[in-house]
Amino acid sequence: MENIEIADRLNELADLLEIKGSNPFRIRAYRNAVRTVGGLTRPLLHMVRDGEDLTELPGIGKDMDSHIRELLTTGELEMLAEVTAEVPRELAVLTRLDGVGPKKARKIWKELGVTTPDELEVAVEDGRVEALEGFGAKSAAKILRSIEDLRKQQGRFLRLDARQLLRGLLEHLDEAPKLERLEVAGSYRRGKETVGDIDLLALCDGGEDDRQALMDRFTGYAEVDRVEMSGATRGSVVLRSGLPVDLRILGRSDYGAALHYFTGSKEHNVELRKRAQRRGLKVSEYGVFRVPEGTDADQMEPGEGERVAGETEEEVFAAVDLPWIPPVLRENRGEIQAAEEDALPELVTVDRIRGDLHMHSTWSDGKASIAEMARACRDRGYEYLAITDHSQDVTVANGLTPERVREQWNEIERVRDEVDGIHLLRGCEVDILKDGSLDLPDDVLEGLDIVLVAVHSHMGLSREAQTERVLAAIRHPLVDILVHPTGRLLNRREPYPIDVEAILEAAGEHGVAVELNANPRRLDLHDRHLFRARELGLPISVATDAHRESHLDFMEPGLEQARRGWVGPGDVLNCRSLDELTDWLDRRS
Ligand code: DGT
Ligand code: CA
Ligand code: CA
Repeated sequence: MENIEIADRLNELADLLEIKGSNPFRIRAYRNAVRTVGGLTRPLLHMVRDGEDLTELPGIGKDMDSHIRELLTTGELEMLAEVTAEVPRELAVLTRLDGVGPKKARKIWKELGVTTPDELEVAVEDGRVEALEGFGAKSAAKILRSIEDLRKQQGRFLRLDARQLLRGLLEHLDEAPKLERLEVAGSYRRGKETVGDIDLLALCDGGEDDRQALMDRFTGYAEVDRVEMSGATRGSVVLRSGLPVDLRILGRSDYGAALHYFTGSKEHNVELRKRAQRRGLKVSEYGVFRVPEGTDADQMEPGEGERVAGETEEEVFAAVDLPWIPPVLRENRGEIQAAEEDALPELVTVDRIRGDLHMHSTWSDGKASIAEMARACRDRGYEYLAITDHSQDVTVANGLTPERVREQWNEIERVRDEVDGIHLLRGCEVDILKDGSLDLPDDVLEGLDIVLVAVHSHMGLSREAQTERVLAAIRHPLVDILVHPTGRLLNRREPYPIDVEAILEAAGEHGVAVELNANPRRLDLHDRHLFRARELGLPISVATDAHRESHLDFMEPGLEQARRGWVGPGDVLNCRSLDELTDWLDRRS
């Protein structure tokens, strides 16, 4: 069992205990354990195998230790079985809906007898939910939207989760004899933020027996829940987490062609195939073949015709007179033409990042002090960081009043003296209020080095009203960056309705930058919109929105998304030096 599954199971238990109304301290103990397990960089399975003492980890006491061991050895949790005898297990799914926490889930269950999203939908439509105390029409509407969102996401995995779930399988397969290469293709290789399934390609240069041994190893992996198919060169399984994984075993001569084909995207493949056709070639998963005179390419059998390429991807591209195209660009957004014109974009990499412009501290809902965040940024080699706690309207996050903003400046001043080698910017993540005005007065904003603005409330406004609201903030002359512009939470909340094109154009007109929020659960903006932002020449801030030091590592998943939007170092605001950034911040004076 992988760490993420252990964390999921413990989290589910915490949800159910909370719905049941258990002791808050006990619930908190589970949540702390979830956080610790989720943040571990090594598999718990290995730690236990190596005899490490788990109780030395923060948040892991004797009970959690024994839960973890039980999950690792049996795959089950006795305690979860006990709790689900009292509280229906499906209720934990309801807590994933926007606007339904454990307390509301309990109420829905106790008073309406509802336990599933389908039943809840009916109850909302009947008006029974809004009649409940503490709900109301708005919150019922929000629940309905969230149920729809949940349905849309079904079956897709966050890249971040897939990555963890795959790690053990890849290690397991790596030990197979005669395995020369093993790569993940598909949407995963293209860096997509969610993946439907995993497409593995193996180069096995042995005989039939070696291929069979590799396939057996694949289907025999301990985390396999069921084997959907298992042939000589192709196998398909579903892991216990629900993640489907395909394996294809290839030989040397067609490995590159298969890697290209199964990396996709489908749309990219179609374009490349057309290009090949114009050159009298046929590209398939088996290679690139010359189409004999007078033959219809579509009628050719696999492998028919003279093979001109197939061992490597470079060769496949070269056969159609193109340089190799990075997988993140293979979405048929003009990459083939750009490659032909030798105009593929330079893509941003983490070594070009000079600072992080969005993070929280203990002054609002962050878990680390300003000094701790500053040191952590310095350790990452940054030149600067911006402390951007929430403003007052976000009461759940202990947002700052004008007075507290000013007090915070004193502390920032102290930390500037205390922590050398990095520059701290005074920032704030200022809430955009319902009418488009900002949550702090101009005289406070004027004292800030950098002003971030964001929507955190009233996400159910009409598209027109939401767009107007954000446009008003963009027109404000003290605003620097619009952060997490669409509010999406992957697998949890769809973007709120908003005219992104109008927002980006206005940002360009008013000299406002847009953020790509690098939190792997947000990745907001979407790659399509990043592409557009770049086209419009907007500065893009790739920022982690860190709420603790370890979150600063979100920069890498953020940059993967940026690259999918063709974003290069020249487009990224925080690739600029401190001097250049300061000039930009002074752009209106
Ligand atoms: P996913 O799994 O939904 O996140 O997305 P992909 O892109 O990984 O799609 P998947 O797993 O269905 O197929 C992997 C790749 O195989 C896909 O990106 C392109 C290639 N492929 C699959 N089916 C077709 C097809 O019908 N035509 C072409 N040209 N390529 C295909
Ligand atoms: Ca796939
Ligand atoms: Ca697939």
